[in-house]
Amino acid sequence: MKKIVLLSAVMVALVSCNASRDNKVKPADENATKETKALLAILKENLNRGIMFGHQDDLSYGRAWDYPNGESDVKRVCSDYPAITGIDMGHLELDSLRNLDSVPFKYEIEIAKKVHAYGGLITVSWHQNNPLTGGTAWDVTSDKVVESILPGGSQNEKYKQWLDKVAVFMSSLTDENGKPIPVLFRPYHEHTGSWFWWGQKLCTTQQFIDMWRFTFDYLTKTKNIHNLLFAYSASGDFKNAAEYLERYPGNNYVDIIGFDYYQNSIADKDKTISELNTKLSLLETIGREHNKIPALTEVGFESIPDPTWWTGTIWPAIKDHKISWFLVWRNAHYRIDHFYAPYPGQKSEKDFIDFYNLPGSLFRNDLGLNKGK
Ligand code: BMA
Repeated sequence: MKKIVLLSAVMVALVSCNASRDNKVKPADENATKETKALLAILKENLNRGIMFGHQDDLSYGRAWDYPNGESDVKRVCSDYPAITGIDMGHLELDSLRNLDSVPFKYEIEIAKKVHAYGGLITVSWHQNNPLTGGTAWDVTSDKVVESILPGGSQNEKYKQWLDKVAVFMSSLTDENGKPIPVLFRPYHEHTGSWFWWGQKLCTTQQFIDMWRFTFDYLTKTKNIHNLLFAYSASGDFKNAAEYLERYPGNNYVDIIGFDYYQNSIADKDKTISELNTKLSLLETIGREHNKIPALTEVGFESIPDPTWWTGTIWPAIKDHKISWFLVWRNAHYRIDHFYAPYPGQKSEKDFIDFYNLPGSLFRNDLGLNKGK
């Protein structure tokens, strides 16, 4: 168990009540469920309490293990779960039984339910295949893909069927009373880079915005999915607010604003701290102006070769900013060096525990939402 519990269940209930009265924290989806509205209010409230730690595929697999129920590399190290767990829907569109990283979808649904039951939050990304070429999300051989999925485009019907599957998936994430679990949905991420088919050089600004709005409207209005908060998540290469906002679909379509940023070498430590500080300041300003919640939607240093990365790099880079969370990427089961959270024996393990013990780093036990302790 950790330090002080910052947000008690009673406070959460109060925050939820206030949420319905506070115009400033309404979800973009005006028919969002009560729980989804409450989650947005909690995210806002938590900006004054600390920064939540998130980990992609935390319960799906980790260092030398696959899918055992409740296992987590993060928990193995600090005896607590991340505040946020990420899952990915890539290959759901293909009717595959497993996602692109070979996690069975059946298990992803169980994970989301389990995370919710223990008081954590869920974020969902989607590395969906290229609907025009049939290649992967990284197939950037055509700049006609986004155009093709818009209404009137050759792949629009097919893409609507893909979104139908997303709707089924999202509505299958339910709590013990059958109510939909609120989800932080992060589609079309890193769109300011050009490595995914929805990226900067692969479509026009208007096409990107139309695709986002089409997706939002189709899921919320046609399919009546109301448990989503929408996260607009650029890549970390933007230099100013104008660049960041160039493809922003508008305040009525977004709840969370974020970006993804990775450190690639130990020599980049100072650069990482300074660039993240600068970009997060920009993000906070944009968040205030648009009344959106800022978050560092992906960050990390593959293999964590720096033994003090947690307290020496990432914390100094983020601690002075009012951001909701930061999420490190997955501890891949089939790629030995592809991990971003520590595991027992990993060289940053001790430093991660120091980071865990900082009052401002929020894990599951700090949220006060957990029923399963
Ligand atoms: C990437 C890598 C890939 C993975 C993808 C989706 O950054 O981790 O191996 O397939 O994310 O999770």
